[in-house]
Amino acid sequence: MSQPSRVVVVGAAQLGPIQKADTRASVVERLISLLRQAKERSCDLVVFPELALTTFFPRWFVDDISEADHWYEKSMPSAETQPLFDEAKKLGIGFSLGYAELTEPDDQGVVHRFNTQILVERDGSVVAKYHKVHIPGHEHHEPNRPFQHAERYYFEPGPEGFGVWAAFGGLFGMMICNDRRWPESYREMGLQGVEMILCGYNTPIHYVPDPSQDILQGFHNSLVMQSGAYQNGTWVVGVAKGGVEEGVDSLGQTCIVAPSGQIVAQTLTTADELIVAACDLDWCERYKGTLFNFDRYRRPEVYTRITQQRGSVISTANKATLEGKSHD
Ligand code: CDT
Repeated sequence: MSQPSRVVVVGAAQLGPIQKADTRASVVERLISLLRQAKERSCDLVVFPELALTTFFPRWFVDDISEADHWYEKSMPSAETQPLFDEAKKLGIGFSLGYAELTEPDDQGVVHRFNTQILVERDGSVVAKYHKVHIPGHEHHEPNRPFQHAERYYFEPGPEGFGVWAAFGGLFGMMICNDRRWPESYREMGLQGVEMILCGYNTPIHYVPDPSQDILQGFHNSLVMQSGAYQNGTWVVGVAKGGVEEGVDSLGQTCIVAPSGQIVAQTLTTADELIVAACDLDWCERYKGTLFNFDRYRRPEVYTRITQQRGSVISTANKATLEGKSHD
């Protein structure tokens, strides 16, 4: 008896800028328009960017963080996002959405602020929620910057790490923006058999700490996702919020990457734009079962630094050699 097809038709729904004054309702209309285009192109799943409901608010600092509470979702769905859930269910399309989450107070009365992405099945059920692990930028106001990137003020790192969930006939994981630069993100999911990783991002072209990297933003974006896909035998769907948002230009280059590391679709603009690829999840096995047969070839016993150490540590012997001293 033949096996059912494991081809998932994925739409990567890039968004152009969302300005400060744009309402949630107007953004949800844009998301619904992309969903309808996706339906016309037979998509099973549509992936939206990081913080897809608002402007990228960590570019402004407020002394009292509660003044920023209006940028966060207190429930999902909410009255404003319910139309997206309703339309997706009506069309029979699943979706993945990034947003800022403000939790209910916990037992100690503490609220948590996360940079969150969810995965919703075709029947409208929320399959999984992921909290961004690698939070970039800075904790405090840095008035000399042309714009802030205060994600470390607005979000706490997700304590749960990287999960993988059975959905759409395969194994799905999520990561958010800066997570894609870290090989650990992919490998944590790779070790759970992931077959498709969904990643939304907001990447300013201008990198304030080292502007020599500005011209390389597109190169680094594809470099990390292509290598992460190949080294773990997985599809990767990277989706941008691009274009000039409140004066800050952000990278587009939304792309769908095959387990071979090849880009199979990429956006041409930095505006709202849907790209589609039919992704055969069985293609992952070509890599997972050969060069990257983890069970056969990995050597975790010699990788202990990866979990035991955070920063790099230069040995006393090497320091002495570099300083031209003997270490006897
Ligand atoms: N949103 C996000 O994670 N952006 C980062 C840029 C951080 S620069 C301070 C990224 O990795 O693209």
